[in-house]
Amino acid sequence: MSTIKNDLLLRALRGEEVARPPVWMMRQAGRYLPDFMKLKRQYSFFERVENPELATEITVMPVHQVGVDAAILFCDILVIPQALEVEVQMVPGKGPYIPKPIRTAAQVDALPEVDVAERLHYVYQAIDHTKAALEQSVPLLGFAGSPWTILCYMVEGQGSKTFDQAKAFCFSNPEAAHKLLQKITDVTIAYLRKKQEHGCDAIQIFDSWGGLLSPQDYRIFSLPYIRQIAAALQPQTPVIAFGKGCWFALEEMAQMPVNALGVDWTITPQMAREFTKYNITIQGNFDPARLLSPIPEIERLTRIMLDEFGTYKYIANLGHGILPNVPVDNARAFVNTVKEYVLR
Ligand code: 1CP
Repeated sequence: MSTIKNDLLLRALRGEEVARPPVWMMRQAGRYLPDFMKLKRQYSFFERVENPELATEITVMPVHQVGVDAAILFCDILVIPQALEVEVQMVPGKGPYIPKPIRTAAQVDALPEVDVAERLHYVYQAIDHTKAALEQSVPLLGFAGSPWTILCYMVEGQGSKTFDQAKAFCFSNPEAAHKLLQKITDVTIAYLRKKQEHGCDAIQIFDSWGGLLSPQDYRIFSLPYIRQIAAALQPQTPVIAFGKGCWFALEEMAQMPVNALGVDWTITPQMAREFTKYNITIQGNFDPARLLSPIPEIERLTRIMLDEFGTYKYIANLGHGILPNVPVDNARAFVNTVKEYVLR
């Protein structure tokens, strides 16, 4: 049993009754907090990620300043390509850039066998530091990108609205694509197992670009790999699978060995419950842009969301990452509305 003082998130993941739903916000550890902005001006992205003291400071910030019920380790999904010796740059104001993207079967075959724990040692140091700093107050979430989402960046070489080069690679060269997806899956499993060992209390898998696939292609290029990762982590650590735009796959995702499914704001709570047969914990789904509404409106809409999801098998969250221009008081209004919620 967990010795975490505020274990609402872990209880919701186990499907237990809770006094009120837990609340955290995707991408809460960066972006909008003024103290984070200060560190961002001082240190480059990878300096922040690779320095355990800085990563810890950023990770605990939203717990102390906004009062969320869980911490998520400050890091990025793109450390996995880096571990595979694929160079990733973070261009300020633009996002990730991969100078030599993977475009051929030969490049897939040339990816090295790596000891991920050794390559990404700083992540584990950051976990140890953060666990100590949190003093068992709230659970610490670890995370990874889904293999499909990681492939998107490795092949496209940068962010994209359509990731059409990544899709072209998969559809014209499926054998190489599956080799790459399996390689990413294997490395991700090793990476996350080590996170388990270092005490991450739950793991979220971000399938940020799953919604770009058709339902048929989702079944081929994304779902089986998320399933492998989830199965490898069970039963020790609860797993949340978040598929942005993946409402069409919810029914099948609910069959995976995961404890919760994250949903975005383009689906109603009732649809999410029906698609998953009222059987699994759902996390979401406040439109991040709605945090730019006036505070009374944020409070009203948050209460509607809670009324519709109910307090059982539910984790309050945004439907995607918090936006950088959200005033801290607005984020607090969202969190506090959940914390003060009583079933009417
Ligand atoms: O210098 C900076 O601060 C750059 C901005 C930034 C930050 C704060 C990037 C670049 N990554 C991060 C941290 C990060 N990334 C976290 C840690 C903690 C937190 O913010 O709470 C997490 C969980 C991620 C995950 C991540 N990175 C995802 C999945 C979640 C999502 O938003 O869909 C994705 C797709 C990325 C790639 C990435 N890294 C950074 C950016 C700007 C992007 C997105 C680029 C794009 O839109 O394609």
